[in-house]
Amino acid sequence: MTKSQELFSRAVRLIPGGVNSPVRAFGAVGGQPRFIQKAEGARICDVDGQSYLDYIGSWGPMILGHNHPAVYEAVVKAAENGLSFGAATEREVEMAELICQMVPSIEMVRMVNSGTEAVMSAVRAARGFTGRDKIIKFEGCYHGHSDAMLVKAGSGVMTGGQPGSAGVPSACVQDTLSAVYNDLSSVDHLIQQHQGKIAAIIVEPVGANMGVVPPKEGFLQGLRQRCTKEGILLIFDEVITGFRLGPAGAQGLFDVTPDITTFGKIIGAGMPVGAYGGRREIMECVSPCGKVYQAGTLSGNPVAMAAGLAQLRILQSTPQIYEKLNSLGEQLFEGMRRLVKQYQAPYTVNSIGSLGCLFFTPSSVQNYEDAQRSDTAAYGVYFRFMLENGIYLAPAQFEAMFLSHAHTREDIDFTLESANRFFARTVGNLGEK
Ligand code: KE4
Repeated sequence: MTKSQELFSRAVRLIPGGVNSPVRAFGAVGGQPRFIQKAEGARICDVDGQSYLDYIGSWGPMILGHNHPAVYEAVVKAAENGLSFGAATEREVEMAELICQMVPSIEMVRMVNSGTEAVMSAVRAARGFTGRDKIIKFEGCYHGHSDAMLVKAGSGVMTGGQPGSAGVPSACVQDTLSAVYNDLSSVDHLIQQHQGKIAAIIVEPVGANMGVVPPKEGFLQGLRQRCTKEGILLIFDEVITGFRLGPAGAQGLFDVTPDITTFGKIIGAGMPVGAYGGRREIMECVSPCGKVYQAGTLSGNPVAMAAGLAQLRILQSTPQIYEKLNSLGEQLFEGMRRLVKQYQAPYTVNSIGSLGCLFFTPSSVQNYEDAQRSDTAAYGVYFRFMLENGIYLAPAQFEAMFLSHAHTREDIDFTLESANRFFARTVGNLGEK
C-alpha cells in the first residue's frame, strides 16, 4: 500500500469523499488521489516521493510557479509580526491600491477569503445597488458554491453530472436565470421575459469550468451593450482569468469594462483570498458605508495579503512574464492540435494564453452542451496515462490546464511527447479498427 493510499483510507472515514474539495478525489478519472507533500516551480511531489509536472498549479494561483522565493519570503516576514489581528492593516491598503492600479475598472475593492465569497458578495451588491432580484448566469460557468450560483454550474457540479446541488431550496434559485454561453439571443430572450427585474449578468469572460471555452467574437461586447441599455450590472467573474490573461485580466485583453469584477486564486498566491470591486457608486453600497452587509473574520489577512502583494507586484512590474506564458501556451496547445490532426483523433483543443484543455469530442466546443458531448471515460484513460508518465493534469474533463512562468519549453516538449505516445497507443489503434 502506498502512503497516498494509506492516507486516503484514513481520510475517507473522516472527510466527505476523503477530500476537502470534490474534484481532488479523482472520482471522475478513477484511481487513487495523490497526497502531495511539497511543490517547487512547475513540479509537485507526492508523499511517496513521486514527482509530477504540474498543470493544475493549485487551480490557478501558482502563476509564478510553486514556492516562488519572493512569495515565500513575504509570507515568512509577515508571519513574524503575527498571523491575524481582526483590525485594519497597511497591507490591505496596499493591496487595494495595487488592484485599482492594475485593473482600471476597479475604483473600490473589498477583500474576502475565497472566490465563492467574492461572487456571493458581488451578487448581493448588485441586487442592493439596483434594487432588482434576478441574476443571469451561463450554463457551464462556475462561480463557486453559494446557493444562487448552483444552477447548471460547471466544474465539479458538471463533473458530477447533476444540474445543481441537493440542499438548495428552490426559493434560493428562483431568481437565477440560465443563458447559453456564446449565445446573445438566449440573453435577449431572458431580458425580454424579465424586463426591468434583472440586477446583473455574471459571466466567466473565458469559460474555464466546462473545460476552456473562450468567448466568441462580440459576445462580451454584446453583454456590455445590453447591460448598459437595460441598467443591468455586468459582473466579470475573473477568479481564474484575473491577472492570468494579462495584468488587467480578461477585461484588459478583450477591452470590455464590467461594472463589478470578482477575483481569487492569483491575488492570494496560494493563500485563501478573494476580492470583489468595481465602480465606486456600486461599492459604496457595501457596509459599513452602505446597506449591503458583508463581513469576514479573516478578510484582508496580513499574511495572505503579503503573499498576494508579492505575486501581483512581480506580475505588474514584469510584462515579459505574460509573453512567456502565452508563448508556452502556444507551444503546448498548438502542439496538441498538431497531434489531433496527425492522428485524426476525435478530440478538440480549446485554449487562450496559458489556459487550455483537450476535449474528448471531435466537434467544436463553444458552450455547455457541446462540452457535454465529451467522452469523460476516455478522458479518464488519458489522465491516468499521463499521471503514470509523471504529468499531473486536472482530474476531470470539465476543468482547465494552467501553465505557470516556471514551466519550460522542455517541459512542454516532454508533455507533447507523452501525449504523442498516448495518441499512438489509443487513437493509432482506432485507426486500425
Ligand atoms: P473558490 O471558492 O473555490 O476559491 O472559487 C470559486 C470560483 C469562482 N469562480 C470561478 C470562475 C472559479 O473557477 C472558481 C473555482 N474554481 C475551481 C476550479 N474549477 C476550484 C477548484 C475546486 O473547486 O477545488
